[in-house]
Amino acid sequence: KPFKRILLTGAAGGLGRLLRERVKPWADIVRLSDLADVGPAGEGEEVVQCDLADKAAVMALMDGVDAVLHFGGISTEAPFDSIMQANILGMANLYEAIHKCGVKRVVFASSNHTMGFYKTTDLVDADMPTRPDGMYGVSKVFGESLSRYYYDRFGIETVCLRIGSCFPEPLNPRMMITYLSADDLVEALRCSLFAARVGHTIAFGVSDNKAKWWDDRKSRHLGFVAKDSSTRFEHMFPENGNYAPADDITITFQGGSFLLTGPQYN
Ligand code: NAI
Ligand code: 15L
Repeated sequence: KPFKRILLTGAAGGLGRLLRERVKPWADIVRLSDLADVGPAGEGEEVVQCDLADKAAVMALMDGVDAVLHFGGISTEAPFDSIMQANILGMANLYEAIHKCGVKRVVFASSNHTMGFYKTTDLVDADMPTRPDGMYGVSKVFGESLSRYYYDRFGIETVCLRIGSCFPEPLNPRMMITYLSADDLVEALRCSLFAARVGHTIAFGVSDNKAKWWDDRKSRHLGFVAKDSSTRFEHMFPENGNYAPADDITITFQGGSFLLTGPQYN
C-alpha cells in the first residue's frame, strides 16, 4: 500500500466514521484518533484517544505517521474557548508534531466558512482574500495560514480542502449549491494524497452541482473531478436555481445561517 500509516483525526465524527473504511486501501495501518470514543480497533487499525489541545499527547499521536487526514476539531460555530482549544491550539500542536515526526503530506478539512462573507452572487476562487463568517471560519483561516507557513518554512505539503456540505443529502436549499457527496469527498482526498506535488493548495470540496459559488481552477493540479451532483435531490428543494439575494443575510451571504451567530465569548 502507498503509505505505511495514515492518521485520521476526528475519527468519531460524521466524516471520520464515513472515512474509516474508505481510507484503508491507502495505508497498511490507519491510526484513528478522536477525543470521543471511536470503538475498538479493527484489522489494519490503531486507536489513540487524544485531545488535540494536549501538546504531549499530539506529539505521541504522530509517531510513525506518514500522512495525516485532519478532520478533528470543532465543526461549527461555538463558544470561542472551545474553538480556540481544538482548532487553534490543536492545529498548532498538530503541525509542530507533523514537523518533528517528518510527515510529508497533510489534508486539512477546512471549510467554506473561511469565505462565508462573500455574497451568493460572487464566484470565489482560492486566491481571493478570506472572508470568514464567524470565529469558526476564522479558526479555519488560521489553519490554512499555519499550514502555509509550515510549507514555506519546512516544505510540508498540505491540501486545505474547503469542504462545502458533506452530508448524506442536502438539508436546505443552500446545500443544493454546497453539497459534497461522500464519494466525491473520498476522491478529493485520494487526489490530495497522491498528486505528485501539491505544495500548499487551497481547494474547494464540492460536487458538480448545478449552481456554483466556487471556481476550482487554482487546484486543477490535484486532478480532482467531482462525479456527483445535487441535481438528484432536486425534488426536495425545487426552488434551486432561484436562490437570488433577498433582504435576508442568510441568503445574501454564502455562509447562510452561520451569519446569524456573533462571536460567542464565555
Ligand atoms: P464532527 O463534529 O462530526 O466531527 C469532529 C470530531 O472532532 C468529533 O468527533 C469531535 O469529538 C472531534 N474533536 C472535537 N474537538 C476535539 C479535540 N479537542 N481533540 C480531538 N478531537 C476533537 O464534524 P464532521 O462533520 O465530521 O467534520 C469533520 C471536519 O470537517 C471538521 O474539521 C469540520 O470543520 C470539517 N468540515 C465538515 C463539513 C461537513 O459538511 N461535514 C464542512 C466543512 C468542514
Ligand atoms: C461546515 O463547515 C460545518 O462543519 C458543517 O457542519 C456544515 O455546517 C457546513 O460547513 C455547511 O456550510 O453546510
